[in-house]
Amino acid sequence: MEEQKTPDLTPFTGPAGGWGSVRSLAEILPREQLGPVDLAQLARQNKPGGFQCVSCAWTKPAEYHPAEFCEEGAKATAWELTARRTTPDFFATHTLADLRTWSDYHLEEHGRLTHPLKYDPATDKYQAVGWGEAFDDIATRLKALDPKSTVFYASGRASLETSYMYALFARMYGHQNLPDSSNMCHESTSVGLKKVIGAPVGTCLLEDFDHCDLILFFGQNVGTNAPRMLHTLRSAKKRGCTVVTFNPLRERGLERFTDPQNPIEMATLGETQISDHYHQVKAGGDLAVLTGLTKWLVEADDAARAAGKPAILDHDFIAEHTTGFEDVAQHARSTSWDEIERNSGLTRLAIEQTARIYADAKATIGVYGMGLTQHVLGVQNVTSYVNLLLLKGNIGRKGAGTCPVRGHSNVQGQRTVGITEKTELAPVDKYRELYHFEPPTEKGHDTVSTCEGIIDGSVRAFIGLGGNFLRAVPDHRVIEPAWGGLDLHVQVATKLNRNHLFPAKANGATYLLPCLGRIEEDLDAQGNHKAVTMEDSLSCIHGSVGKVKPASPALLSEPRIVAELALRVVGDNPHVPWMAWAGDYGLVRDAIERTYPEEFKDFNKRLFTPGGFWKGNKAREREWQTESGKAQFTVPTKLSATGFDDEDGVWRLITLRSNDQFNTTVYGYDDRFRGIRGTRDVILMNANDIRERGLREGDLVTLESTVEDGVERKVENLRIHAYSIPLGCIAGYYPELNPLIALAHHAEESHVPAAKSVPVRILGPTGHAR
Ligand SMILES: Nc1nc2c(c(=O)[nH]1)N[C@H]1C(S)=C(S)[C@@H](COP(=O)(O)OP(=O)(O)OC[C@H]3O[C@@H](n4cnc5c(=O)[nH]c(N)nc54)[C@H](O)[C@@H]3O)O[C@H]1N2
Ligand SMILES: Nc1nc2c(c(=O)[nH]1)N[C@H]1C(S)=C(S)[C@@H](COP(=O)(O)OP(=O)(O)OC[C@H]3O[C@@H](n4cnc5c(=O)[nH]c(N)nc54)[C@H](O)[C@@H]3O)O[C@H]1N2
Ligand SMILES: [Mo]
Repeated sequence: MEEQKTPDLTPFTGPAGGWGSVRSLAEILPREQLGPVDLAQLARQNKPGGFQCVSCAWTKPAEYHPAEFCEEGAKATAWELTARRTTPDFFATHTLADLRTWSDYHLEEHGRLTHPLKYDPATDKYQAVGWGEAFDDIATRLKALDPKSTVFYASGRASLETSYMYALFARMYGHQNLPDSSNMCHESTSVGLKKVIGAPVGTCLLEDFDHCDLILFFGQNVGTNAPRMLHTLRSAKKRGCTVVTFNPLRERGLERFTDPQNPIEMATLGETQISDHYHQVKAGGDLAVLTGLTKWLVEADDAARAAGKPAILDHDFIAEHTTGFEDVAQHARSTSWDEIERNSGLTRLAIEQTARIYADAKATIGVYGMGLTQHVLGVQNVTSYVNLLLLKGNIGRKGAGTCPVRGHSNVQGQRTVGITEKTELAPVDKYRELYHFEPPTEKGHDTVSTCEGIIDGSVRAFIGLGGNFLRAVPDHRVIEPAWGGLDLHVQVATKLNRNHLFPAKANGATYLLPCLGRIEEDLDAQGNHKAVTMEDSLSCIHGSVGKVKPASPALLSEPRIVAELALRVVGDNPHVPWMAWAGDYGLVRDAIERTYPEEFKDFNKRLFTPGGFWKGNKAREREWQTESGKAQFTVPTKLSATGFDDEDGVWRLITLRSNDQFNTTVYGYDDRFRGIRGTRDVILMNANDIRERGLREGDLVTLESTVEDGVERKVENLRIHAYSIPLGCIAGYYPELNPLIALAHHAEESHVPAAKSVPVRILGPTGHAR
């Protein structure tokens, strides 16, 4: 599907799911030219013994639907199984300079990579290379470099087995520069939750959604980014559970849903209303909302107790399990409603209404996503959300808890098995005990410091295990040119993307290594299908078996690629038999079990437990592995999470995903729920703001960063689209708008780029700032 000449911006009136979802699939599936065998794969998706969807990380239930996939999952499967191929012949006719003019959509749409490739600077083209030659050369170059000057990135999709091997390889080689897509995503969760409840992940299980009577939803767009969760929400709603949403944009998936798998709903155009109350908070205004909720609850509790009435807060829980309550209560009491209203963009009435609902609820789940984590004060968003839950003992209790909705299908799992730049999260003692080497303990590079290192030249080599790092990070115009200073650039990938088009320096080396996708068969020496595993958003671990013929006979599995490199760089030893591991992933699972005996007990036996096996979480049992040994209330330092001051003409830009993309993978140019067809170059803006600033719907404008550091950050030709969004906030698509985000604009502590409030100016058609 080409970008349309005349984009269509007509509001969408249907529900999430429903016939719109069936129609969208009917457009996309034939384009990938899938045969009946490939389509039959959809029936195996997310079931025990089948394969785990390569799209989002939402949990897979033990009692599954006949078709346990959603529109987005089906698109992701089709995208991987496509009949199209990007072969060495293709590269023989295209220079990288030429390919850099292609869109993200066209690069990936061309199809699966089929052969290992090496870049030839003389012709500016990739050429086929043998696997052995590629591994030997990469290993020789790595051995010549200081390990600390190299970075091993991972994008959140590779299995637990691959990830464990990759992290071990990095540390045996001598570094823990192991940034992960998590650094751009839920790192604010991992840092925030670890600090205040002692566990870096959410505390809920699927069964909690059967027992809660309130679900709060902050900054997560479930209809597009975790659609299978709509089934969970629909069941909760049918039971009478209340859902209250805080989101600047009106998101269709949070409003209403028609279950495409329910024939009656489909035939009668029936639908489930998801949110009972929908509050359009200003981008970055959640700290004010959370402080406001706390204020009402604390003051109502003060008053109730003074009048001899039952308390509103759970004082027994607070006394036994927490510290810091009085400071948070005092902060809330002394914050004025004026400040809260100004910073949240919501009325006192709206916040009080939610506080009352929360006060009356017996068990509350706090769901959230990128709307909280991708802010300068993203960690405080997370810890303030926990404050609210702690007030009523809503952690470690049936039907209650914190529920961050993760992104990539194994992003949480990669962190679990050692892909982390932080020593305190790495199994350092186990590495010593099991493998007899001294692991590095100096903090490694995260995403932001990797970019800084590439810019200042201290990072000399980049290995990417999946992903599209250069496109996912901020500040493209600064980092793209700096990339050419690397000595070594290696990418393990399934499809061509823009990051692959930026080679290392001329006397360095650049390799593109194609790997098997998760849905493809990976056979052992006896011809049996091998299984790999992933961890979902609710900490459940599932086996996954691919059964489709690989896109090309030349592809290698990810564990094999990691093993071949590790073998050549750090060598084999009796404790770490790389090639034996690559031949039998059961051995890697044994190694994972030895490293994490509690979480992965009987790993190989529990591989195909329906619904996955839960790896456990002490916070769920109210055992707090924090500094104080208690759950920690934390006073927020500000009421706005944006990290910049309001000023006339400075807009808060939200960068987010459409319904037709998976991160930098663009499936098409439509965003059905937001009424956008045929373009991604849009800015969503409040109709009153459009009018007041002398603009008109459909006008083409330029956005410009307000950061003054000598770098020009501009994106031109963006079409104005009137949308239900708060005054002063605008929204548009990632990754097209990433050139507007300064690298320094990232979260305190977690370093997640602050993609949900980017300070920008709007230059109208005449070039004047609005
Ligand atoms: N189909 C599909 N599925 C995906 C992905 C995909 O690209 N496509 N990506 C995967 C990945 S890696 C991730 S991390 C997840 C991301 O899933 P989400 O967490 O849903 O991420 P976004 O789409 O970036 O936007 C989140 C929501 O936050 C809202 N928001 C923005 N600013 C604020 C704010 O200040 N406060 C509040 N309360 N809300 C705000 C936005 O309006 C939007 O609805 O999805 C995963 N699943
Ligand atoms: N402005 C802005 N920037 C953002 C965000 C935002 O909301 N706003 N979101 C951030 C978030 S949450 C994330 S997670 C990052 C995402 O950043 P990344 O994870 O780096 O990017 P993806 O787009 O998911 O990577 C897509 C590529 O992965 C490769 N791939 C696909 N499947 C496989 C596989 O099985 N194996 C291997 N080896 N490769 C595979 C393909 O070649 C494909 O081109 O972006 C971040 N950047
Ligand atoms: Mo993500």
